[in-house]
Amino acid sequence: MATAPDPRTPRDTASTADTAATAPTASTAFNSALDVIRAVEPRVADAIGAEITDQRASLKLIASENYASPAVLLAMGNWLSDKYAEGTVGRRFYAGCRNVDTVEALAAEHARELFGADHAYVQPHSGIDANLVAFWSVLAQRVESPALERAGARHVNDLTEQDWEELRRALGDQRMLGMSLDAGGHLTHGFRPNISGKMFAQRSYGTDPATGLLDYDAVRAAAREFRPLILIAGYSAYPRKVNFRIMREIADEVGATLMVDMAHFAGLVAGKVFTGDFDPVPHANIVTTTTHKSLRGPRGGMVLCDEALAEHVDRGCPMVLGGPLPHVMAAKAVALAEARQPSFRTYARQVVDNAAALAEGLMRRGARLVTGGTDNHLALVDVTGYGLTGRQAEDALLDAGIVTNRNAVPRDPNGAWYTSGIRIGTPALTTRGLGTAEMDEVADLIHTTLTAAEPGTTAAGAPSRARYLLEPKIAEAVADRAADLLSGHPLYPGIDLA
Ligand code: DSN
Repeated sequence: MATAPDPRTPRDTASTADTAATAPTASTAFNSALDVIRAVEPRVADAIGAEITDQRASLKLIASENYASPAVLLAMGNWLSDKYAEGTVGRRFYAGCRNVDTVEALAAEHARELFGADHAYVQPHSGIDANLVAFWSVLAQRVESPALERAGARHVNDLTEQDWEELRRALGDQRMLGMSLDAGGHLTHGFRPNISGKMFAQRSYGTDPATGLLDYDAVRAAAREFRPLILIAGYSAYPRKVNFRIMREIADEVGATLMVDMAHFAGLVAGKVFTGDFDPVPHANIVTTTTHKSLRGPRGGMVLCDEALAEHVDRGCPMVLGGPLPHVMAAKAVALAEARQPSFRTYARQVVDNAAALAEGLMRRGARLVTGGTDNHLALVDVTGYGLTGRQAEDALLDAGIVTNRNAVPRDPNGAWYTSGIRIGTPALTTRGLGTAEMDEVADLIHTTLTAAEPGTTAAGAPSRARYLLEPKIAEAVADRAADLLSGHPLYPGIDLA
């Protein structure tokens, strides 16, 4: 006899295309919520409604964005938001955290199971916050704890003024080695405009000038010379896989802690596309991520780590973070439950296949891609071949209804503001249901727009790195084709706002 499914078991409704069954309920829920908001401040309700209209109408290729499911979105709008819950599950600085404990423990359990991690900390509000928690956890483990031990103290408050001053100086005198920004690294990996660059002495490793690929021998040489406390692997604009087994060997050789920032590719790890040497979790001491990119959850961050770091990571709030956001932790639990379903693996594989098809379609039309392709969810197009800066390309594409973001390429002559590249990614369009055949049309839309766009001049007639010319009729024709493509893949099907 067939048994009825446990209604409390997470269901496999992991993509917006799969939500048709729940769409009438979700439609009612969103409409009711908007009615309640509209009664107080109608302009906010209008902006929320306008956002889904805009997202439905655009070809979203921003590599770090996605579309969360209705269940994830709705999990964020509720009474859990009203609770303070500093501390961790079962050890709070506030009374009455029973239900927050439930959602935080569920999110952490789903994260541990999904990624095979010893420990998960789901409180960080963003990827930057997750990285700060990781940095300070490593400093606590490797600098503060030994200092306490040497002084025979259990707590920093027990140190003498002199010991405390020495510890503060030691905490501020540590080194970090990470990927350079123009090779695809992230600002929070020790760069001066970010707090990480003010906390740590930093050096970066780049990519091979000939191939654009990560050169592990060069990373090893830099690590041997610089002897960092933390070796960071991970990127936000590198279109290839990283071998984390080799990175761990390098870290071990120089006595560094290996930290992996997998914010961009967490969904590919969760979906078992990146396995073995390319799965950071078994190799790194500590892994950070956002939850809203390829992982397709709510906006937020998360830290995974080995047992040795767990006690330090759990002090993230109040060490670094403000009070946890229980409603967002609830949404993280829902998203992670979705990512444990079989359909998420299909999704993750499709993201990578789509990126490969998009890259192939662009290269076949003559575009130059950094590293000559991709094996993850993103590609980096060097738009100097079209005679444009990244800024001009980004704006021209937006005119044609294609949303991308400009990004530096290795050794970029145009710097980080104007740049020479655009970064494109497939997580969002894949959630929307587009496949490899449609990626060829997307490639053609991008190539047609960039071919037609021309660099402009300043008011004084000098070459401009921002201004550009694009015939409106070409932009309109591309936008019409993009709309045709998207009309076959409705976003949040069945959700109709009144
Ligand atoms: N903003 C994220 C991205 O677009 O990659 C990283 O911080």
